Amino acid sequence: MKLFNVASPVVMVVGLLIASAGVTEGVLSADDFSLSGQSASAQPEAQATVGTGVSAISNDVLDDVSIAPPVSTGYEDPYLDLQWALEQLPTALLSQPGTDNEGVLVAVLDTGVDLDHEDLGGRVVVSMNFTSSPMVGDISGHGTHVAGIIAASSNNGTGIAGLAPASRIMSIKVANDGGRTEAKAMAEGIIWAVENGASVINISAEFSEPSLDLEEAINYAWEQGALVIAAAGNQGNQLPVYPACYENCIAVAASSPDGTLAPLSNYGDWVDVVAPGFEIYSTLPDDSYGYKSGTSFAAAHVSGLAASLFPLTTDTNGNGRVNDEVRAMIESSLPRTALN
Ligand SMILES: [Ca+2]
Ligand SMILES: [Ca+2]
Ligand SMILES: [Ca+2]
Repeated sequence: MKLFNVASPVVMVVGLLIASAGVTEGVLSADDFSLSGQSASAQPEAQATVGTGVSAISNDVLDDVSIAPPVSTGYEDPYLDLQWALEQLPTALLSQPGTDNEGVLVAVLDTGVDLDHEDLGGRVVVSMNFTSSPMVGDISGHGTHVAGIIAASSNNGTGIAGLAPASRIMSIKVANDGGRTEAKAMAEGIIWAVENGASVINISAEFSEPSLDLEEAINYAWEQGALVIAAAGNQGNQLPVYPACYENCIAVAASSPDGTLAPLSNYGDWVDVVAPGFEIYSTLPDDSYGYKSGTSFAAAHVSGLAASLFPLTTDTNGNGRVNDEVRAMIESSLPRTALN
C-alpha cells in the first residue's frame, strides 16, 4: 500500500533516532569520509563527529569544484565529457526506443539530497530523515552526488547526464552530516522505501559487522520485487562488508578510468560487479558539481542502470517480479572483476 502520492513532492521528517553505545555503525563509501567502519562500541568518539565533520566535508566540496569545467554548447550537458564512466557502462542497454524510465522510484539511502539542484530538475519526490540530524537536506554532498549519477536531467544544457534521467528519487537520509550511519536506521529506511514503491535501493555505505535488521530488510526488499545495490567498501582489501555481501544485495566494487580496480576499492569472490567509481563527476549541493571517488559512486552507476532496466524488463520466469531478471542482466553486462 502506498502511504503517499509520489507525484507531488512532500517533505517529511520521521523516525528520529538517538545514537546509543553498542549499535552497529557504518560509514559512507566515499574517500572523503573516515573509513574505519568500526562499531560504535569500539569507537565511542564517533558519536561526536557531526560538528567537526561538517566543516571538514565542506572543505572537501570546495576542493572538488575548483576544477574548471568546460563551456556549454547547445542543449547537450556541458560536463558530459567529464563523465568517463558513461563510455564504459553498457549504456546501449538503455537506448531501446519506445521505453523510458519515467516513474521508476529509486531510493537513495544516504546523507539526503539537495531537492533544488538545477540539474536534478524536481526528480526528488520525497525526503525522509531517519537520523538525528536536524536537517533533512544534504549538508555533506554525498547523497546529492549519488543522486546525480542516477537521475540528473540529460540534454538540458545544464550540468551532467544521469543514467536514468526520468526516474524519481526518494531521498532517505540514514547517514548524519558527518557520514555516519546505523544499521537499524538503514533497515528502517529500506523497509520504508519498499513499502512506498521503490524499485531500486542504493546503499552507498558499509558496515564491518553483520546486522540481522539489515539482512532481514534486504531479504524483504528482494521478496517484494525491489533491487538493493550496495557499495563493496573502500578499504582496498578482500574483507566483505555489509550489506553488500548479503546474498540478496548486489555488491559493487569500483574501477578506475583504465578499467583496473580503484586502489581504494574492496574486492573478492563476494563482489558481484565492478563499475566506475574513481574521480566521478556529479552534482553537489547549491547547484555545484565536483569529483568524488569511492565504491559509493560505483554503486550509484549500477543503480542508474537498474532504474533504466526495470521498465524494459519482463518477468520471464513468471515469479511475479522483475528484480531477478534485472539483476541477471546487470550481472551479465558488467565485469565481475576489474582488469589487472
Ligand atoms: Ca544535465
Ligand atoms: Ca551480495
Ligand atoms: Ca522474475
